[in-house]
Amino acid sequence: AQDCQVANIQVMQNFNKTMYAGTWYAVGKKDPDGLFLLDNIVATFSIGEDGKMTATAKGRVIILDNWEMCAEMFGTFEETPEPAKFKMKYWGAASYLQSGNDNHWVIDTDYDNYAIHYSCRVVDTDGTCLDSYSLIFSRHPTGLRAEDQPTVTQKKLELCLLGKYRRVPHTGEPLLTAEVRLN
Ligand code: AZE
Repeated sequence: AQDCQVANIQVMQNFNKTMYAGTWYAVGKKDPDGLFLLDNIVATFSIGEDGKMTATAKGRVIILDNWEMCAEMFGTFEETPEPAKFKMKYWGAASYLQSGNDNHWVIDTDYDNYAIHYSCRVVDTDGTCLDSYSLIFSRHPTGLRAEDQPTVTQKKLELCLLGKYRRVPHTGEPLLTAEVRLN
């Protein structure tokens, strides 16, 4: 029973950012409108001495129609009254990468194997999401464990995004920040 209202989306209860810290491999993604990370998406979350969460993310992008490169991105997180709902300010290591301010919600995680992230950028007048992106994270670059798949499918359904995800390949090719290639 999902009404697709952004305000009714259930997030991770008693979210523990310390347990969430570390490296996550995106194994599935639902893209927002416009540019987004293509593949080889790896995010690392850290908790600073001030208790604040920060993250770095790497992924392949194609900008200006034909420039393929590894985007190195940074994010800082502002907490809200709900522990699993953050505001993320993000920017790229290079100025021509994207920057912005997104919601960053942790929908579900077991901390050790899988996590489901969701971000709605634009809420429609009827309360549903007009422009969202979502990442399915795994602690293992090889993908999700079979036992976590039903949970992830159920959450995709609750986000009203079932069938809208694509697999995120991890080709293992070295992703060097300085590596820029013209197609
Ligand atoms: C996220 C993981 C936590 C840190 C950050 C993330 C988001 C990154 C983007 C990047 C977009 C880059 C583009 C470049 C041309 C959620 C993956 C920063 C939204 C489009």
